[in-house]
Amino acid sequence: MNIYLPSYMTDSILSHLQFAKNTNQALLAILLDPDKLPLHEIAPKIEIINRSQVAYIFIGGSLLFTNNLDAFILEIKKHTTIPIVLFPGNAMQISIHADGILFLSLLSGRNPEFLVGNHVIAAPLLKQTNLEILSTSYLLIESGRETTASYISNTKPIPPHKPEIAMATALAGEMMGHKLTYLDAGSGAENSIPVRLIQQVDQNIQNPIIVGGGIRTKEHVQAVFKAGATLAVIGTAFENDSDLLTNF
Ligand code: 1GP
Repeated sequence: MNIYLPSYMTDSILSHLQFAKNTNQALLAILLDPDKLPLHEIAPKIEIINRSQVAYIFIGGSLLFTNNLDAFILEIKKHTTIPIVLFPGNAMQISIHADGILFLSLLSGRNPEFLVGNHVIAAPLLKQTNLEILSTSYLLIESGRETTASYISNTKPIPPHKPEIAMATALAGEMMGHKLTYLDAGSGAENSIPVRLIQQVDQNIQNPIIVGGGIRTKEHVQAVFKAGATLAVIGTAFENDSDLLTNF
């Protein structure tokens, strides 16, 4: 697999993602959940990530039980220079030690707290940091069993057999000024995002597309890129099997 690993990391995260999109490069992110990875297990995991083609480390979860986000990120930074991007479940999940934050607006839902409420709470705090703010349309796609993201946000995901709804939603987000579009089946999804849905979104928007939820194999990652994604996110599969990345 030809996953693009930038030789530079001096540009902004957004310009790097846009460059990758414009030059048809495929990028991989690993999602680490502070609840699932104890601090003392970080070093060996990061060593594997360093040896692989991972461009970004995402940090977050829909519901965090551990209150150690800063310590978690600082420990990761001891072992790698790969940029760290917060993938927050709510306004409480902010750390000045990350490099950027997905400023997610949950457009697939109609819950004002996740469309704008958490953002109002977070904005003044973010203004005081050096985090790169990545305004992102966040679309949950229904994937079998109800996911934590859908339950906690109290929103209904988009039906996977309705790519036109995903397309219209992504288009609206782009028109509202979001710079990235994240299609997420939810962590540990039974069924991942259908290729046809990714294609339909990609054919109608310019934003780099991030796809995650239930991605478990190299073949799957390739299919996601072929459909038009710029960045694939793997969380659960790497948690369960670190060797997964050696196949990439
Ligand atoms: C979920 O996109 C992420 O928000 C990753 O999902 O844990 O299923 O890989 P997985």
